[in-house]
Amino acid sequence: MPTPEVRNVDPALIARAADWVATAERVVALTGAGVSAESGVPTFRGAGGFWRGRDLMELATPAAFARDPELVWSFYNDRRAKLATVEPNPAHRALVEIERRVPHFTLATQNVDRLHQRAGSRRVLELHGAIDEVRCSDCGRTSNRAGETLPALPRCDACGGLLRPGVVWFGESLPTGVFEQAEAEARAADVVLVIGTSALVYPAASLARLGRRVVEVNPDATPLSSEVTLSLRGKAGEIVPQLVPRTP
Ligand code: BJW
Ligand code: ZN
Repeated sequence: MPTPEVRNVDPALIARAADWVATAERVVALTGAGVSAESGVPTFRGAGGFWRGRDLMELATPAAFARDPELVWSFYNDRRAKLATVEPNPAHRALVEIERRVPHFTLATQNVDRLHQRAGSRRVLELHGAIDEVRCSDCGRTSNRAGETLPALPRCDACGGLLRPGVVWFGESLPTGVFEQAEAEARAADVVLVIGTSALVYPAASLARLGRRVVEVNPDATPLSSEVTLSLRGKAGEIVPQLVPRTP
């Protein structure tokens, strides 16, 4: 077992991780809400994890939607409006650069905000769907409603059924094949970068235990911190740009 290195951001540790990325054939990045925190997007757990006094985790559930779809849509419509005002940050942009420089790179994100794609990332696996997408609760038809202001209770054009956000709630399956693809990539990876996730939500968190070397980037300790090859305690926007290989 490798010895985990848990301490503050020592430049020598960052350099070591950067060297692993620079010499890797295959890299996977698993990202979570923390990668978008410096763009101004709230994380799910911790101090920012509330909307109008409600715990975000109680709103992002099928039970909450069944009980009060208007409340849940109001939560998602607020987040959609907020996302229209934010921009990708240096961590998102650094991941685009890593993708350009590593022979085989895959980004598996738990985020629904599409900030990776807006930054320019190309090979993105969305484990928990996307807030731009909607799906009919009755006929299952999906559509992209990016940038639109939706009504309080949006309805399906085809059948009049209630639309729901195209995201994955607790107890729901991940989009067909997406997790399996991420798992195969992580298994084959020389380096798995785990950035800005509390690593509490499965099956996404299981990806962080695959790969030859695992490097965590997070200002706080997580259940993973004592297991990974290297735990870099710092903000994604500060650390990830330092992991970009310098070669063209
Ligand atoms: C920074 C930073 C900075 C701050 N820089 N970092 C065991 C095995 C498998 C499954 C389970 C299991 N036990 C239970 C389950 C089921 C469940 C689960 O995992 N529960 C656990 C809570 C115990 N999983 C599921 O239900 C999943 N589906 C599933 O398993 O299907 C099979 C199945 C079907 C039927 C029955 C049973 C099983 C689905 C999970 C869906 C998660 N959905 C959400 C909402 C998405 C929609 C939306 O956005 O509204 O996804 S929940 C929420 O958590 C969201 C996130 O993607 C996800 C992960 O959160 P994330 O990204 O880690 O955010 P935070 O806030 O937790 O952490 C942020 C981190 O950033 C912190 O660590 C900070 O320190 C850090 N940070 N600033 C870097 N500047
Ligand atoms: Zn429909």
